[in-house]
Amino acid sequence: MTACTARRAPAIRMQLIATSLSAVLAVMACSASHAAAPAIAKAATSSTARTASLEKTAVTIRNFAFEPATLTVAIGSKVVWINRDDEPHLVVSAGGQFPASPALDTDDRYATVFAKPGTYTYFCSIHPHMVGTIVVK
Ligand SMILES: [Cu+2]
Repeated sequence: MTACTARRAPAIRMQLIATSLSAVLAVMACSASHAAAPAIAKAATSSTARTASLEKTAVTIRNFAFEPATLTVAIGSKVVWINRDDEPHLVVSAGGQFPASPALDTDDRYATVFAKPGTYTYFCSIHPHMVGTIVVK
């Protein structure tokens, strides 16, 4: 991962913290594979407000519907869909704005990171009446 390697430089790390949450999250992701960045993970989790907002990034698929139908998340959030139905479902971006999930069986999960602000509508390609929206800001 060349991007991760580049962010290991201390000067760049500090700049990333100051610039955006998405950058911090990227560094946190890197820290999982590069044990050399523990300070970054500690800095990011020191904000309880941030931690709380990041926890509300799950969409449950139940009774042929996405819950919540509209989910608002911070830039850089990872959204996780969990299928609690007995039927398979997919998560497909209406405008191809993020990668489509594979077919999700019962209790399967799919996650993607939203790095840019915007409104992302999606649907289930098996049951097109199932629609949802992710608002990133
Ligand atoms: Cu479906």
